Amino acid sequence: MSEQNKPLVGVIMGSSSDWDVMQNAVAILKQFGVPYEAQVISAHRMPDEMYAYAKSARARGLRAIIAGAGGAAHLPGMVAAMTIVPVLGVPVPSKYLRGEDSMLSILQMPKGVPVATFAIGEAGAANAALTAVAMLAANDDVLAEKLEAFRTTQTAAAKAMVLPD
Ligand code: RP5
Repeated sequence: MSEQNKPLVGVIMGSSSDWDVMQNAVAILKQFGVPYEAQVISAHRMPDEMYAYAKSARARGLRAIIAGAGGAAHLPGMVAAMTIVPVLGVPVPSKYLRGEDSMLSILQMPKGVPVATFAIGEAGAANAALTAVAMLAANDDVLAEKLEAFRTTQTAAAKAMVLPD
């Protein structure tokens, strides 16, 4: 893999059932041309792999990790515990508590090991990716221009909105 294509953002999720939500993060990274990797890493079903992923993340060049999980969503917090790469947590909707369990599990990190926590579901996944883009844009003028253009387009679309009579 060339330096240019080395993943800068890791997208991980506890199950393939999280993909419906987490694909919204990947779509944004693709749109901005940010090199990424995406895979299933389950905290409770693949603890050894989770450990290896978190421990190697920084040396492999990752600058942000977007971690989505549902239920007792310990994946983002456990990964954050093992790396200084910023972790952006996405609460995935759960069957019985609609993702409020996921949100609180990810959000309520004790002081000292932060997980930046986003909205439950698709908006959270997309916004986590937009935040990763903004973080990378701090040192990348081309990416910064793309982000400005994204916002300009979004504003124009909102201004053009019309309501029914
Ligand atoms: C979590 O359990 C996953 O992140 C997923 O949201 C949830 C359910 O997983 P599956 O039973 O669908 O594999 O670990």
